[in-house]
Amino acid sequence: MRIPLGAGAWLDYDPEWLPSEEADHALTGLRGELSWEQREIVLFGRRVLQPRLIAWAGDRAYRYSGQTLEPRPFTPTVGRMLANVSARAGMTFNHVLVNRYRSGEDSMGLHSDDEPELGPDPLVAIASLGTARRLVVKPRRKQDRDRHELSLGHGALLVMGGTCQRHYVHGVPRQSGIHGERISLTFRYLLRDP
Ligand SMILES: O=C(O)CCC(=O)C(=O)O
Repeated sequence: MRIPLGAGAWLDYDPEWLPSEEADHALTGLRGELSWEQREIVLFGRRVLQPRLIAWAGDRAYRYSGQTLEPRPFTPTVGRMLANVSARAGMTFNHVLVNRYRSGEDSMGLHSDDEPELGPDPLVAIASLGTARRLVVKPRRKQDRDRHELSLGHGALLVMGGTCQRHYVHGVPRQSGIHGERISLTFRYLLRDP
């Protein structure tokens, strides 16, 4: 389903992209194959622990929030997901950030994927596995009103395109009463090293 946003931004939302058996298989594979870390980032000038675990794979280093993720090889499950998502989105990606939200207490703050290494108006895809969480998308300018909340459940895919990263922010807020785990994979194409 295409959701047009303002100023040439759009979302492609497919809540049932991956059949549930494949999604189960991917979830088990990622849990076992990846090296999970809880990292420090710089937020408003202070070093704080990210409220989630991360892992990643990619040919190039990726720098965001004051930290650098050095290149790491693609594991079998990440490689399979990459091929699937590339086919669906119609483009190749060379970096996958994997976020593991251990419960509703884990979150990701509102941000745009606007690092210079992504180039202007990058296409960014998010695949979701495990417990459904809410993804909020809203305009960067506080006076603009175009807020969206999407439920990203087991096997969902969201592609953010057009000027989405220029004009909108997105994030996964804390959600009380959620005890299950969610793993998301964010697919990007990095034009160069940081
Ligand atoms: O976990 C999600 O759905 C959001 C991931 C995200 O925003 C990111 O990796 O930049």
